[in-house]
Amino acid sequence: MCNFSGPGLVTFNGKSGQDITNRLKSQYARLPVGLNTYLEKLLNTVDVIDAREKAILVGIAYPPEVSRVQVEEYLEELAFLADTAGADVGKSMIQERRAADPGFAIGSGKVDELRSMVKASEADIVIFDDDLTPLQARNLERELACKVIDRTGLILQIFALRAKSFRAKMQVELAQLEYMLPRLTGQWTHLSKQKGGIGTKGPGETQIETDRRLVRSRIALLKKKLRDVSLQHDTQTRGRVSVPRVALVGYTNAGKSTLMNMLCPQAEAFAENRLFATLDTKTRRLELKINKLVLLSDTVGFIRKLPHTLVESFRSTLDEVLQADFLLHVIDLSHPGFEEQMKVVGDTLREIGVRHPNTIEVFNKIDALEDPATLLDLRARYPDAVFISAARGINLSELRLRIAAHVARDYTERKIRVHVADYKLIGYLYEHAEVTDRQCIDEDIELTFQVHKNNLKHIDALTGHLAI
Ligand SMILES: Nc1nc2c(ncn2[C@@H]2O[C@H](COP(=O)(O)OP(=O)(O)OP(=O)(O)O)[C@@H](O)[C@H]2O)c(=O)[nH]1
Ligand SMILES: [Mg+2]
Repeated sequence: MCNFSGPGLVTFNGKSGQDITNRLKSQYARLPVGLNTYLEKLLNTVDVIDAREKAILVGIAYPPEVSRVQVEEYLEELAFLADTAGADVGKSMIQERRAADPGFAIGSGKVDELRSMVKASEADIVIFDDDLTPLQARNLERELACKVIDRTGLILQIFALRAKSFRAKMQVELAQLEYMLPRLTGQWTHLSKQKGGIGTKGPGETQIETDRRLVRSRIALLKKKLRDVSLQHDTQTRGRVSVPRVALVGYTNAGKSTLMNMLCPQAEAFAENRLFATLDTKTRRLELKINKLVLLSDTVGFIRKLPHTLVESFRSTLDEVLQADFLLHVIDLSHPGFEEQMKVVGDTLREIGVRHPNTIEVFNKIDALEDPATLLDLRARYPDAVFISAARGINLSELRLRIAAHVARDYTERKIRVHVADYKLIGYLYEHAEVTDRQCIDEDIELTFQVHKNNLKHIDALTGHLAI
């Protein structure tokens, strides 16, 4: 949630943002205890990875569209995700196929091979890079006698581990419940299921129906509460329209939070070599020069196949991106798949409704490049991009200049002649515009100033009759 608090803080229906948060928190706490505990239990059975469980990874290549080499790269990312979730990644397996097997995703020979691998390495969990249907997951769990989880389930779990704020926790729970709902067909309702419980009898239809009803009503409640939180967020941010907004976007682990901390040292954004270190938007003032400041927001990172349920439930957090005047797209150029990552970011932006992003591409981690020729080549290929190292503070002044130049595009110059006694208006202009020249003529003052496009209408209404 945004931490900006300043003179723009306004109230809604006579209540401050904090009042609304407290009310929501107490409402949330007032849910029937039994229902809370039951749903918590239900959520915890969504194949949670326990501390340092041994995992085997499985990827499927569909040549020529998806090559084995590509899948090897995907499995590297999956290993990073699994490690972030707390698993110890051991072996991995890739099968090349023409289409996924409807019953098991992979072929029966590979299922046998996987079963031997699980036994030999005493693995606790098998993680598929591709999404599994509930039927495939159930069949595989039965055949392999261990937990089976897919990429979406894994990402949801990481989000659940990472969520700190009230809002992020609700957003993640909503995504988890929506993911779980279609899977409440036996596999996901096995609350008493033990590890490797082959042939465990599933609950009866009545139990499944009860679960579905509970989950649906909880989903409705969470959606309503998230709408309330968005409203509260809007009341907090409504006073900020006069300041240009910039949002940091990019693939997870690209270095967005590190850059935020370097540009706005007071930000104290959490940055770590882990996927999805950031789940909450954080907004800070970035002073470019006197009277010209922007609000910089750090946002949740994107990833290949970001579960749709997550995109949906994080929509209000991602509003910061939609409302930004322009975006800083941070790219980790030391990653071998950075160009595919750039494409994923572009696709995800489109998915959340950003159509023609006004973007500065910021290639980060130049310090991690071993061959200087690579940098020269990249500069030639991306002539409009800025190349920096956020961690080492390299080229940040160039980036600041580029941000300032981008912001300047949104300013318009105005000149007025105002009576010296109208100190209220003069003071207002000094506060809300950038005064670049001031000349005293008799009892009047001639002021030249720059106005941001967000303020232009209002300032023109105030000063239009004084224009010269
Ligand atoms: N070598 C190098 N590492 C960097 C640089 N900038 C960031 N990192 C490292 O990259 C990792 C990820 O940094 P974060 O700032 O957390 O990345 P993020 O984009 O905010 O990631 P999410 O919040 O997970 O989306 C951390 O280990 C940083 O120290 C850089 O310029 N050079
Ligand atoms: Mg971050």
